[in-house]
Amino acid sequence: MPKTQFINPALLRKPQTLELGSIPVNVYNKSVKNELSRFSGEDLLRIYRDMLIIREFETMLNLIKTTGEYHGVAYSHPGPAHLSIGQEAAAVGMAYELDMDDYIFGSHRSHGEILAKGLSAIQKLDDDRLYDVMKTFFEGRILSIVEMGHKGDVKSLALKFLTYGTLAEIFARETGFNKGLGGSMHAFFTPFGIYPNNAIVGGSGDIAVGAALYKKINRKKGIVVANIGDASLGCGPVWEGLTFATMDQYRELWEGDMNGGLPLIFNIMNNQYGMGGQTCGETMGYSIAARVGAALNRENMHAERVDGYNPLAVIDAYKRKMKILEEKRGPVFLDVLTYRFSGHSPSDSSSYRSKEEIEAWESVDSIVTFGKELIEAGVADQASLDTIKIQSGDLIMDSFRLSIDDQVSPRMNLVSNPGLIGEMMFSNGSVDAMEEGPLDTLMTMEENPRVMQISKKERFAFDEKGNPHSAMKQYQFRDGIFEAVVDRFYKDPTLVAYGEENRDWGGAFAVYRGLTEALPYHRLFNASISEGAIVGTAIGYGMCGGRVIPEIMYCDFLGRSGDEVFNQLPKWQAMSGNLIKMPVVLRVSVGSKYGAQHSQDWSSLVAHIPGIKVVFPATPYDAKGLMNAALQGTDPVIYFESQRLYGVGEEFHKDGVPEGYYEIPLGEPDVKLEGEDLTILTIGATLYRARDAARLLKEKYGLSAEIIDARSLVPFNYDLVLRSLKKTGRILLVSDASERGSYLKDMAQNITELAFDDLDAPPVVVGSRNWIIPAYELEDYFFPQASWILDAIHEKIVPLKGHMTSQNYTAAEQLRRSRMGV
Ligand SMILES: Cc1ncc(C[n+]2csc(CCOP(=O)(O)OP(=O)(O)O)c2C)c(N)n1
Ligand SMILES: [Mg+2]
Repeated sequence: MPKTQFINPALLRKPQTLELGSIPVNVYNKSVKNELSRFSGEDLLRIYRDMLIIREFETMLNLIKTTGEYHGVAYSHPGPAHLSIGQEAAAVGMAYELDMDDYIFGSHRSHGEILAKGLSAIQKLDDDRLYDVMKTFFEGRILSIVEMGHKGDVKSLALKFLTYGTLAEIFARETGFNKGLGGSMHAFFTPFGIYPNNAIVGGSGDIAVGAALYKKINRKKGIVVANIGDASLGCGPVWEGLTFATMDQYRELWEGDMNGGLPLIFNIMNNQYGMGGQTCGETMGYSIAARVGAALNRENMHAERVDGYNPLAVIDAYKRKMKILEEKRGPVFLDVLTYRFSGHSPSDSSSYRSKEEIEAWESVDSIVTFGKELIEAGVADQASLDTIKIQSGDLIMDSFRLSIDDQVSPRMNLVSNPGLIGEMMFSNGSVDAMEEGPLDTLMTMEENPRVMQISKKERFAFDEKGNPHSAMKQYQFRDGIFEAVVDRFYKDPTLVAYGEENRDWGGAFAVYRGLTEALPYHRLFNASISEGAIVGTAIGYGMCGGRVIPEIMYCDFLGRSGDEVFNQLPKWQAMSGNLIKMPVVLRVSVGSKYGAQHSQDWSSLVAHIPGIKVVFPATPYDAKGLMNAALQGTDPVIYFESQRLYGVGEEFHKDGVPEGYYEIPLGEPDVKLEGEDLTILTIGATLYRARDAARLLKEKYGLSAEIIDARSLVPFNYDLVLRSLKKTGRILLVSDASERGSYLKDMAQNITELAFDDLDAPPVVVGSRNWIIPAYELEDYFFPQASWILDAIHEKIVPLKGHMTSQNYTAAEQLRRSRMGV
């Protein structure tokens, strides 16, 4: 059903003053003594202990980085260590109320948060479950290490498990939480609800929103916390994450139990600095970060600044804010005031701040202050606090010794197994549904008007006489995508799709027409115009266990989701040590007609990035089969669709597009036309121009071309191409991507190496010009045309008798263009 929200000019044009309401700042004013009825002595001492463990952990790393040793034990750690010495109360306060079902995401400076959340989880899990987590994680490998010679109960064993697993990860050991593939800035441990930390500043800003979306849509327990820095508020992904998280539709349009805000807290670890830049007074204008909440929604996102130098103030805030989330009135924006004594990294000489400033904060050190309050309140005496300090030191020393022992904690052996990381890039799963459960749909698939309409269509483009069916009657490329998508919506309850104009509009190119009627809002919705967040939230949704189809309306807009596509989507499966999967199928429509910023084919750009599968179907049969395969898999796939092709019928697969389910394996090219004299390898919509060229070659020059449609870019199986070359000995490759540095060039290079003995001429690439894309009327001078294919063959492969070229494919011109950079 289309939405019916009336936009009333009479109301909108009425003069009024917008009241933004007040935002509390540091309102908590209690001490340990005042809170004895709320916390047991044991709890308070644990808060103290947890802060100390973090302090000691970070101090150890600081000493290693700056002096090369810790308590006389030498070690060199060349990798990063962004420490949070000074920020312990903020981390422990954040994690105290959370349990395993609550997920935290973090930044480059998140060791403290990992430990705080892990310590909180250890406290909350009973011994059996806790032991079970340790026993099942990586087949008990970490447990077997920390169990060696351990005396003590399960909880104390778990402390060692947590500190060792984190440290071994930081030191790139195979026995770390992510097999050493994450490291300091990315380490995480999902069984305790610790989700990926992110070396890209603000990277968690939209990914965490996707995790909250996953929790909400899949009716999972728990909340999500995005721990991000004060300076990250200047980053696009954070802003887009905030706007995506506060869309009105969750409360205005989502129905039934889905109605209500996201279970999400943006937790700003506000240490006043982004490296050396001061956020208040220099690089930002908010003065108090909590102010940002006021821009996002009517409730100011329940924004508040809390004193993160007092763990109890943060815990108090979490208790109150978690209630708001429970009432589905989220998300929440928390500005947690804190300060790092340590530099941005250990090499930082702190030239951007004064000694007095650091000393002023050290004089109110949260651990010292809290310790004093514990004594004043009669919870502890100095001796018992000293004992906790010694125990924390011993814990860190034990874990340190174990994690630097090359026998106990080896690195991944890339000598004996050079392909190990390669094997971890993709999960290559094949699953109907990411999880079983009730399917939220509004009608059966058979009742769907679009499904009914398609069922009457001709599934092959031509009638028995070879005449084309009318456009109305013909099963189109867009129908192929639709059939695969709708089928999956009825198979996988976790599947959601969103992007710009995905719902009432029917998708910008009518691929989703008919889905709005079939699906409730929470499974198909319009996203904010936030390409970064569209992809970023999908990453968060996918890594939590849901399948998702985000959409980018024009390929050119991929640039807006650059970080998400370059740094996040492709990397998390391997960086997690294969702990997480990424079942995200990103639909990207490749334009034409709309000029330089709406017509670019960037398939080459993404094919370059390790960790993403890339497909580019050109026929309805392939569109459906490849979408089915992409949606059956567990890997990130970028699925390109050419806007030139949405209306085409199936012209190649003689039996037409099957009504039932079938998959076309990713990576397998397809012979679209058999021939003897020359192979033409096409990507995407150039298939049709290659076919025109093949006709001309036959008619005018008596040459028979074999056309192979690549269908996939990554992975790609060369067998078919190499077989074809045994026959033809010549190959031309063509795609709409700009030629320089294109994927075709890569393929041509591979073919040269792999088929050198079979080649009569070098492989020739025909791509688009290295220009801006001109207006529609001039496009034929930019994108490869059938005549260009003939020109290139004539000039570089085999002379075509009497051929008059329209384009200059001579070596001299190639050299001239290269010199010009065009
Ligand atoms: C996208 C990106 N830009 C720049 C950097 C380099 N960098 C690392 S940390 C940092 C400052 C981040 O400040 P903030 O978000 O406040 O976190 P903090 O370091 O204070 O914990 C910068 C600029 C980066 N890692 N990622
Ligand atoms: Mg900061």
